[in-house]
Amino acid sequence: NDKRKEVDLRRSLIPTSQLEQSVLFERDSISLTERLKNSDSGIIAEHKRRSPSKSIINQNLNVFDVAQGYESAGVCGMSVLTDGKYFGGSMDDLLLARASCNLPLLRKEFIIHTYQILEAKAYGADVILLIASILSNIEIKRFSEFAKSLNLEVLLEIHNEEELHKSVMPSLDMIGVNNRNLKTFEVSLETSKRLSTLIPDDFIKISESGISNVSSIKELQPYGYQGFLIGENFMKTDNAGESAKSFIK
Ligand code: IGP
Repeated sequence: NDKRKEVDLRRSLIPTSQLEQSVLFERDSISLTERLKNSDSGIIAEHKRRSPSKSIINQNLNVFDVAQGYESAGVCGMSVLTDGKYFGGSMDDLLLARASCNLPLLRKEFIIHTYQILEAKAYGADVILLIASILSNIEIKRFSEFAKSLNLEVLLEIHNEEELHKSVMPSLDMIGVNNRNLKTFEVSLETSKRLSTLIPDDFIKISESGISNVSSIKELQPYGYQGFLIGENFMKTDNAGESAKSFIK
């Protein structure tokens, strides 16, 4: 509901027609799925200042350095939290990440309106996140098809069987299993293992959250996971890029 109010205010401030005039609207998007298919490590590294589960993770790193660090570490893509209320992120973080690296960028946001998808495009994202637990099947269809029309890739996030079954549709590119329960904040890699066999092979599988070492990645790869979304583990250090590097060969 707060997010609705926020989106309404954003829409009044910067109308759709103005977003469409962003030079970034013309830019060719960079495919995250292609990078993941051609990578051994499959790391998607996140910029995350704080979270509801851990409160402050790191307030000192700036998004320029983090983006450049992740890029030189050789990650496949970068996730940028734009939610302000819970994660201390902003649209500026996305724009600054775009200005400082050529990685595929994921807008990490609670998307509830097509305006946020246009905004993602205008601020330089290549991929959007759709969270099954907060959306209906109709919304997932509408939002994913709209994203595809803008040449954005779509990562759908699930946490259980029911969310998967209501969401599977051809307009998705990647399905991410969140190991963290967003209600209890409990984390278990078993969630990724359990759901892996149920995800159709047409989608790139991503395991999200709570990945703190390379052995977790090795453990999940046999289940068909090609992408690993890691935030806190990199961001809690003084040098997020170096931390990411230590995960790649
Ligand atoms: C990263 P972690 O445990 O490595 O910091 O997790 C990412 O998966 C997590 O930030 C996340 C998230 C989300 C944040 C997954 N799904 C949805 C906000 C909204």
